[in-house]
Amino acid sequence: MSDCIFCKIAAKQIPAGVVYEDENMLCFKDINPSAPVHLLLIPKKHIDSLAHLEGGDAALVAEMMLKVPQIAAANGLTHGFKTQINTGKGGGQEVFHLHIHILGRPA
Ligand code: DGP
Repeated sequence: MSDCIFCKIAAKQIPAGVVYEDENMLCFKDINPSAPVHLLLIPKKHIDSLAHLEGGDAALVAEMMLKVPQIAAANGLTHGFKTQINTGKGGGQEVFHLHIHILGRPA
């Protein structure tokens, strides 16, 4: 999606504090952190929101969820963390590219 800010970050057209990247996903620091560690994990593939996932995305989503605790630990959140997925305008979603917030305070 050409006008999607997170697609532009995934394509390296806009800089971001990337903390993890592989073939299918990217994790970077939230520009407006609401915790000492506040990361956003996105699929590189554009998906509008959690409500727009299709059956074929199951493996991707599972891969992302498995990666969350690894990324959290690698960023100092070894004693726990919060995750949040805002979905739709009513759910507080502002950027319409699926993302998982990973939040916490390093141990
Ligand atoms: P949400 O409300 O769940 O859609 O949260 C979107 C988050 O994305 C919000 O916490 C701020 C963050 N954000 C928005 N634009 C940018 C950006 O250009 N760079 C980075 N790193 N984060 C952004």
